[in-house]
Amino acid sequence: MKKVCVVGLGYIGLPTSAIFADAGFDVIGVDVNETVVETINSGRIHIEETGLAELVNRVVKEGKFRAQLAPEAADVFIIAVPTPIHDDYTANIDYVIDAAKSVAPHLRKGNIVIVESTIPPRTMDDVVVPIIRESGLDPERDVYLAHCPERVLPGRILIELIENTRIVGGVTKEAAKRAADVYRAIVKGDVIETEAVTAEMAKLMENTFRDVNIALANELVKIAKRIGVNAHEVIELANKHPRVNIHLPGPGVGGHCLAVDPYFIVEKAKEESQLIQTARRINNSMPRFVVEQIERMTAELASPVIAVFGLTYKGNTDDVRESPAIDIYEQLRRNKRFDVRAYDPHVKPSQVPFPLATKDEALDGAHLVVVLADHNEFKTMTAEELAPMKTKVIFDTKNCVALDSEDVTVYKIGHLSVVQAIQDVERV
Ligand code: SAJ
Repeated sequence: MKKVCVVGLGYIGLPTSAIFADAGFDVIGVDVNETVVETINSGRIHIEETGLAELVNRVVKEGKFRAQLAPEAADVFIIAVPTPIHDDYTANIDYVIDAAKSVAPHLRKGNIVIVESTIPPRTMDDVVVPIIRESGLDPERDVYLAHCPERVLPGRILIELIENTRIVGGVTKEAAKRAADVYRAIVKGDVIETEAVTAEMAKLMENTFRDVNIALANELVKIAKRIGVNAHEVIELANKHPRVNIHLPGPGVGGHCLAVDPYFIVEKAKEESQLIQTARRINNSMPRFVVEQIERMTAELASPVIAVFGLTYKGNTDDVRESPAIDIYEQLRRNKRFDVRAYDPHVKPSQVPFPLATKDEALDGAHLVVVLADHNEFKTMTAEELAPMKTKVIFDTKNCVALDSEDVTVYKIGHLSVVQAIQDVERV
């Protein structure tokens, strides 16, 4: 039985550990956070992900998976730590460097070391290889180094980890083959072998493709407002063409991937990445654009009361990283005219640096609900639920609210040319 040591027990490392454990591997999970280690060893989890709590609980109870603070000897090491971004938009690969250094002393000949973290092109060759060389082993002969980017969608991680095609970029051909064989034990999709730099770049281009395409949809929202057309309908109809797939507009692009990864390319090829940089600018402009629309809708109210619904970067998760909703909430709070309340059924108070309201507290006397995340709870919102509001108006920035009632006005982000300023009413 092979032993796998996974460094980093977050959104990727934890489900990956659990799946390897479930497939019969002996898995050690490593995290620098003591609370995370304790939580996992007691059979619980610290993140929200469909099906993960049950799986982790089972493999921990069965003794196939345990967490600890430092790595130990294993056959395979998988590094799945975050790669955040510095203030100057260059990649912060410190956690990857620390993780590689922490496994280096435990390496033996024949070991496989895989980096799953998203990294700028050439990081395997230029950064990870020298770290392993310093440990005294030959990184091209004694051990097998590979980059195998994770490509799973939060909310579907356990399914996609098994079903998606994996790209395995080896520092050598043999490394690609050996690392690919590790994934073949758990993956039903194809496992494709390539060079490390190609795998690094392919991963970044996947997320960049999506970011650029969303920027196009967001630009269309602004054009539609000017021209007087419904962008959602335009997208729906254009996408009937067999080779067109315009993405969905929204309040901006969040999360730790799409809003970050394109900069890893820009960092290495600034002159050449003009379209990528423009797309980032357009997506980053959306929170301000949303706030401007709210100002327009509430221009005739003396003291607008605004209920912000949804703080996560996307629906049905608890993840608030890089969330445009948080940015929008904070921009609204800075405007002294507004009384702003935040409500999110998936977010705990400890996750955000401001108070959270319950649904009824948020709606009490509100003039406007701004939907910023497509949680299921919001898709199925009813007119009765909105009873505590003063004026029943919704600004749906995710085009997800199905509510169709004479008592409620729903403005969609794709159809802003129809917006009329909200008129105050006496409360009865
Ligand atoms: N978004 C839009 N319009 C869309 C799609 C998404 O505005 O049409 C927004 C979302 O609301 C969110 C952001 O983009 O704020 C990102 O959401 P997402 O669902 O597109 O992706 P992530 O960040 O959760 O996961 C992405 C995925 N990449 C691709 O689909 C190419 C996932 O497969 C990757 O594994 C993940 O990045 C990652 O870790 O890199």
